[in-house]
Amino acid sequence: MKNVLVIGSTGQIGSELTMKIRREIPGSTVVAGYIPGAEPKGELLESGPAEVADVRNATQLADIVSRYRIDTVYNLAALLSAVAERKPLMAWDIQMNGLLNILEVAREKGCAVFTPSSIGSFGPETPRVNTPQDTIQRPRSMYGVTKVATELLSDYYFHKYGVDTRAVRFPGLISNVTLPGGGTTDYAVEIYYAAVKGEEFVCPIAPGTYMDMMYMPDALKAAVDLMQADPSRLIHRNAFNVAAMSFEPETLAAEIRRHIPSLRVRYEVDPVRQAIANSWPDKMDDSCARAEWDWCPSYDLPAMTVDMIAALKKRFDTE
Ligand code: AKB
Repeated sequence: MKNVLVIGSTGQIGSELTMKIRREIPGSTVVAGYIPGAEPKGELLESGPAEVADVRNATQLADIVSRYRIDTVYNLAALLSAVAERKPLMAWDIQMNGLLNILEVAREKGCAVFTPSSIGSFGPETPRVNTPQDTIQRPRSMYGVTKVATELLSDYYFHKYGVDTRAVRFPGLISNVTLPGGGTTDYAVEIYYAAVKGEEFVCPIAPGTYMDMMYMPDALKAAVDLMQADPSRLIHRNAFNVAAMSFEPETLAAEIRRHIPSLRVRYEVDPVRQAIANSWPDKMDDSCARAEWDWCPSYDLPAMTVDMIAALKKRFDTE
């Protein structure tokens, strides 16, 4: 992994992943790919090259890959689960036609490709607790349909053409740099912002709804470590369960109140997000990731909460 293209570099994952690889992989060139209207700014713009990289434009992708001799593509372009339910055709276009463009460029130019899957690739018939690596995947959301198809198409390109495709199934990701947009698990980020700003939090997910969650530093570690893993150890490829913590909204609120006792939460359940959440696992079994590439998360809920609150207090100057 030397010359890297991050597609979706200004999004929740991309903005932090681009900077991590630039900082931590010596000699790497990381191109921050973006779409017009979501231009990189500040350190992201100043610390390396940036190019318009729309997954729907195959010629544009091929040109960037050739010019920068890209060997690894992180394909982070996606509409998240709640937005994808509102715009299913656009979700299909970005997630599937876009993926096909990337895989074709990768096949022609010999790049490795990471396209994340998600807990959204599971559905109501999937075992909810200790969800196995290989199990039933019959999601009912458009987001989930595209995630299962992403896994299958990525595996197809590996088996048929030898394209080095690898991925994880991300849980809900909690971070403090760039907000997520339009996911079912976004509440678990937004509650921290509300707590630090002293605002009431209106929670769209009902009490008692468990979902897998992960702190962003662990998610970035997973994305980088998997792409650097010894391929001879990989039995699976697209995509590995990775887990770090699992909680429902009231447990998260209680943990935050240990630091900010004034946090107020009111529940106003969003039926679209709730239906999606009800169809997702409570807690995945990530033993294959642990066995095949030594996956191990560093943050649990208490450790993440300390770090999130400190970072947001610094950012909003509320100490
Ligand atoms: C979403 O909620 O849509 C995403 C996901 C879990 O894939 N955060």
